[in-house]
Amino acid sequence: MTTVLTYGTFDLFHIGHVRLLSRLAELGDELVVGVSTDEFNALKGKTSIISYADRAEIVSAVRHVDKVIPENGWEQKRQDLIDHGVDVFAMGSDWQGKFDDLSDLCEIRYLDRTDGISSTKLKEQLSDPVSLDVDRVREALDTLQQVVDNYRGLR
Ligand code: C2G
Repeated sequence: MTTVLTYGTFDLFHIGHVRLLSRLAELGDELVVGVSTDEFNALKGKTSIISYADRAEIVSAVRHVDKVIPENGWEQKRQDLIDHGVDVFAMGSDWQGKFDDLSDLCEIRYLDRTDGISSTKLKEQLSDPVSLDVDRVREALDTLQQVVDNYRGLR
């Protein structure tokens, strides 16, 4: 049995998280996810909107996930890899290379992030709804421009 391990805050759970967990699940038979506690987030300089308990429950409810453990600090990874018999440790590509020192214990993988979405971006959009409208207007104008270009191409 191949066990995969990853870590994350998973605040404001979004499509980038879902796609990562889905792809991680394809790497093995069991997916273990370390969810950052609120205290560890403070150490990371991150304040999550959703509490650890709720973030852990949300991640646990994802059908790709088999087990959720608390991530209390940077240093626990090596012991977690041993305790859970991990075969593949994988993170999103924004962590590229950061955990290669663990390669003596298991395979290390970095999977492409999903572009255009992040918990930070969501927080910014929620705190400034106008910016969300601006983004939508920009997308609509881009689509309109494509229609015009296609029309011109047909004439
Ligand atoms: N992610 C992604 N695509 C996005 C956003 C995030 O693939 N658009 C991935 C990240 O690369 C990470 C995971 O989803 O692997 C969780 O992201 P965060 O919740 O932002 O977690 P992070 O703050 O990166 O915590 O010890 C490691 C840390 O706990 C990782």
